[in-house]
Amino acid sequence: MKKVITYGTYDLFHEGHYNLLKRAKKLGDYLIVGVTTEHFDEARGKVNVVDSIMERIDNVRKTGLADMIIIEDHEGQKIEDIQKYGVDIFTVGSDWEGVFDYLNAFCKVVYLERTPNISSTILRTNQFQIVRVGIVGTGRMAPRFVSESKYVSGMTINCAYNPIKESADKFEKKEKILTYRDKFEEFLKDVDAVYIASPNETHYTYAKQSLKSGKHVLSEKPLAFTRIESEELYRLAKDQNVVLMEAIKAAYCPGFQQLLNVAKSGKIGKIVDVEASFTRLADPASRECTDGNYGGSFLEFGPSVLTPVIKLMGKEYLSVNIDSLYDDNGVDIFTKADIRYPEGFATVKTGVGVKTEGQLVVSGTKGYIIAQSPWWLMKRFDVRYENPSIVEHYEPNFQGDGLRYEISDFISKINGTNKNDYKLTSGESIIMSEFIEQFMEQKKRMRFV
Ligand code: C2G
Repeated sequence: MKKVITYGTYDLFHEGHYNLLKRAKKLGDYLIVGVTTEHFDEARGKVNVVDSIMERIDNVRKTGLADMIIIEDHEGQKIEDIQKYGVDIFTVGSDWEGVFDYLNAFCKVVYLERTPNISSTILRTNQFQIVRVGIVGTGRMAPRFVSESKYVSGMTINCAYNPIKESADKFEKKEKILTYRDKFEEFLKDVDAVYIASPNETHYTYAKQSLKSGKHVLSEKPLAFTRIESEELYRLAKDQNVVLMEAIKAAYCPGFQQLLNVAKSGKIGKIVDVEASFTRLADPASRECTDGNYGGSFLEFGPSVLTPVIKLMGKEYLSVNIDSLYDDNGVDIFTKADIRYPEGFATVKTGVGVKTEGQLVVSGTKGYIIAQSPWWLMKRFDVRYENPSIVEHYEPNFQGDGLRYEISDFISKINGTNKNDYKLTSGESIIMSEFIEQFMEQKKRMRFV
């Protein structure tokens, strides 16, 4: 008897899961299906799982395809199971191509083609749809979004869009995702939600068109270059009853939320000052280093460094002074902004041609919090006091490259399982655009000096 084993979360059971199990069954005579526990999913960074493990096991059972159902609850269990049950073939969808090659030492490994374009759940009441996401822009962020989305339950990437044929062709070939090269309206018909990762100056236009078409929008930062444009987009989203989020990954990472809570818990007393820096000596040929209009360090990193400032010091600032060092292209290779609050201060620094310590420091009347680079992923931070021997160390759970957390929030907001936008409210995002607007005005002044 040829034994086959496969594993999965099987959340919001859909035709992709069903097809996989059907073909897995055909690989042998006996199919074992491992269903992941919430604990294991959390440990491996699978997010936004909606169904309980009992529901997920029940949905697999209802297919009648599994001869045995086990639970998967720890790393390394696959090897144990293959040996314990005398398995001949391990199989899983092609989105895992290569990841499980190490199991070839124990049995045959078969990757089965993933089902594209799944759109609805089966074997359950359809209160949750599988959200069909379309990616606008096929540059550096798009492939990262594809790989991180694999860990977000409840969605599928249906297609992409890029009017630049060469980039579109390259992305479609590599990611095997249908890519539109024109007819943005056609692209929008094929999706429920849009992730905008196109050049900075196009975010507002794509967001507006998508919102008007009733699509949910997750847009890379900056969402807009002026307060008015930002307010217009959030009003449009409200009128259309769709989700609009600015993709500032720092705001959605689990550790960042924990840092905010620790800072506001009173541990460090009254928060008086926030200092955040983010610099990266980028490739001199990259857009951020060459585009004097929409490149530069503040447009690249400003929203990230401003997030802890706005979250901790609030939206009501008294004044802001933004100053930059420009190169011959008119690119701000280093920008510093000093912000004055009624009872406090903030300083942010960004750089693409200047390197400094990438850290976040939150200063209080009883102590301070310090997070070293890459603080925007918030994998660790310390709370320190006057007594240097007292250091409280935090290492929050973090998986992948950080995008899955904002994607998970986006999908759960669309599915209605996560109503509030406390992680980055529309008001905070609008203030972000106000700072961007003041930077662009300062830049105009500087360039005509
Ligand atoms: N799948 C598919 N087509 C889809 C979606 C999923 O073929 N459109 C496959 C996956 O490749 C996987 C199975 O269905 O083989 C279950 O998918 P998930 O529930 O998303 O589980 P996953 O997170 O892929 O975990 O140890 C668990 C394994 O790593 C698989």
